[in-house]
Amino acid sequence: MIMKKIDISSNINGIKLPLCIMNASGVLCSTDKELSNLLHSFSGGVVTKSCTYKPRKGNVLPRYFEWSRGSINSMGLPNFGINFYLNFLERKKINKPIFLSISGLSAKENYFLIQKANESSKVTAIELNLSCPNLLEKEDMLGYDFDKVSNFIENIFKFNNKPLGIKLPPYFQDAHIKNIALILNQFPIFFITCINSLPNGLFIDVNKESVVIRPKKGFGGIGGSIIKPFALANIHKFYTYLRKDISIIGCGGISSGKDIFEHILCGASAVQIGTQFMKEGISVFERLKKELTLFLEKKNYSSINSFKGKLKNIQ
Ligand code: RRO
Repeated sequence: MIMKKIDISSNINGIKLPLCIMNASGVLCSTDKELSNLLHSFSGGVVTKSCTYKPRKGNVLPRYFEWSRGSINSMGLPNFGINFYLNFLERKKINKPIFLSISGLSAKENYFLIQKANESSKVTAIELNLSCPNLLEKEDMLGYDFDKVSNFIENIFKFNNKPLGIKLPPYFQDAHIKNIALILNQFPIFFITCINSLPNGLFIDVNKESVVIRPKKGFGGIGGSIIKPFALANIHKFYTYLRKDISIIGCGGISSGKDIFEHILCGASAVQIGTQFMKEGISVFERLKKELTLFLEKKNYSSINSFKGKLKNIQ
């Protein structure tokens, strides 16, 4: 039997990923060792932990917990500061696209971080995180502030020359997705990543009758397989409302090749793995690559473009 070659590479608006699967920002992408592991892994790209200007310790421990169907975190943006990530990249031989995730605590800080990222030839693209659910210092994330976000992005494109994408929170109303898409469509954005964790979830240990993480009285961002329906819904709605040249990177609830197929069917051009990467470690990328290839082989698809965004309705 002659096996057809199955192409699971991806093209994010000209950014070529050898494989459409990479890590989600935040998971095992903070330290020199973790980032080196990712550079040497099967992942199609490397996303760095969201960074600020100054290093941050983040929230008190325990701040991450996982169970069979999900995870809860309130990390609080622990990171070594942008210079650490830029210096790391400067020292390394880069063999795949690098997405520098930034998450400044103010608009001004974000402008500064974007300017710094523009000065590095090792940064392929910026993933601007407008959706960290766990900050103690400010209440609302920019991704939910429809009034501020337009002006903020307009200012960025006055000076930014790097490919730039935006990491979005989950939305739960059609009108909200339409609103944000209308704003994003006005700018030369390369991609969106959706979704970040579902904010303000609560997981309970019934034996102890207690929450499972210490910060914010146990409230935190929910990830893992239980959030997949929300990720799929956001991806599919954005796929219908966004300009067709803005790619979607799907994130949320992927633990199998079939899950990746579902994200792409909804309109994702590539995917990121968060909770499952945390659970399984670096070998997750090779396993998912194999599973996706096998799944497409059974479906008789030879590339992701042949089914991307083609989710059917019931007539
Ligand atoms: O560090 C965190 O608490 C965190 C971030 Br910045 C984010 O974007 N999403 C998340 O679930 N946790």
